[in-house]
Amino acid sequence: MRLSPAVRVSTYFMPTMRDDPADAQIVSHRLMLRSGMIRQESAGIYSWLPLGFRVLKKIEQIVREEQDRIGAHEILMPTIQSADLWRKSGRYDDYGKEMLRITDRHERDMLFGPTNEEMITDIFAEHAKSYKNVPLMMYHIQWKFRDEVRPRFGVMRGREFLMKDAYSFDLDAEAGRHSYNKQFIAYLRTYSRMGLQAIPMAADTGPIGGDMSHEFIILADTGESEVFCDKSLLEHDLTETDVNLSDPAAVQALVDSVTAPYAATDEQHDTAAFEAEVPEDRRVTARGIEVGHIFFFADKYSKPLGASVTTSQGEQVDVQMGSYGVGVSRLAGGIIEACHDENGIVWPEAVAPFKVALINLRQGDEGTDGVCEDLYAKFQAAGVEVIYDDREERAGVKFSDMDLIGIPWQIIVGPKGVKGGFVEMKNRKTGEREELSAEAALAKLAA
Ligand code: 5CA
Repeated sequence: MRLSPAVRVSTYFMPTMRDDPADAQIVSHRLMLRSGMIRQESAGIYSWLPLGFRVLKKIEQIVREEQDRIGAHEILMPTIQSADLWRKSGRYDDYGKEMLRITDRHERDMLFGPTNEEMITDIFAEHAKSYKNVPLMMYHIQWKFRDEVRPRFGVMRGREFLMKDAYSFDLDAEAGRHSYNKQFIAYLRTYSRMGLQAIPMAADTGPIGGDMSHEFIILADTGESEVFCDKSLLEHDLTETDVNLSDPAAVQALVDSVTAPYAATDEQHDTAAFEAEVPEDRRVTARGIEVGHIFFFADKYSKPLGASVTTSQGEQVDVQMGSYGVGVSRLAGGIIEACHDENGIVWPEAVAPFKVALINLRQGDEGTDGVCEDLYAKFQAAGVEVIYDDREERAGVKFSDMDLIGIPWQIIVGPKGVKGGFVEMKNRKTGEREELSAEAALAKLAA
């Protein structure tokens, strides 16, 4: 999806707030509201305003590219599902109050999907009949609804939230394991591209089911889960994921190397094993945010929903399945928890709403306006996403707004620089400033 490459703040909808909103308890929620990224519509349900929307789309695109890279195919299933499918799997009753149930005008039971195992299995069952149809992975990026008892922390625990959910179909458990491992590698790559160190941890399977599962956790004091791991995982370079994806042994070896050190969420934690395996000074007990969760559940859904294929020997077998979730909207908050300072958000470049903030310190001055307009056009021509603060506001307001919304690079144009032939370039993360010619700034940022 193509996002608008350049905007002027004077005509943009960016309702920033100077003060902290009273009801936001954690920093990401406060900063998302203050920077005008989101607006709460009702408990756990949000609108995504222009800045927030851009971030959401960037996160989504990284997730998409990494799914495509491992050969998963994108589809789109509806948000509203029929209760009948869920009766077949037995989850209609099991799901309880978290499921939002709806009756249509013909008195048919419908529901707002909290996840899609049943529907995708039904799609597969109707069309795939032979071993030639597997292995297969499909995914979609769609809004889910879970009527959480305690929606809180903004988009981190919403009721309506955006999820990427992928599903794998294989002939036997060994092939299923390979699909699971490929997703595992895609997850490592996905989070590291967003500037996050997400640690895979052994986890409970809850209402999804199955007996193999990992949660991907980023550490943050405000995280909802208590986690335990070997310190080496915090030092481990999780970006080293270069492996031949069609070599199951090599993929397994890479997954093994990441899962060998102790790492577990509280439901799976085993104090004795933790103490036996990890020396005292290497034991990390922390809080974390679950940004993804993957499951392997064999024939839990394929059996009741009739998703079977014929083997090359003519035998009928239920397919082996796994499902793989990424909390796309939760990540917007999770990344802020990991990337902020006292002045606001510090976006990693890969998910920043814009790469460059162009700040005109004297709007209406012929000199500064000229340099800014010229740079604004040239950034666009070079394909660099730019937000141009062309408001008639005090410099202080512009500085604090651009710091707050966290654009990685600021180009500051004032009358002094125009006279001397330079602009100022500021790195939002390090605070480093440099004076250079407008051409040099353009060359650096277009690189
Ligand atoms: N069907 C499986 C995987 S496709 C599934 O639903 N897994 S899940 O329940 O673990 O959800 C996947 C991810 O969605 C979680 O790791 C989390 O990052 C995100 N998520 C779950 N519930 C919420 C919520 N209430 N608000 C925001 N994100 C959520």
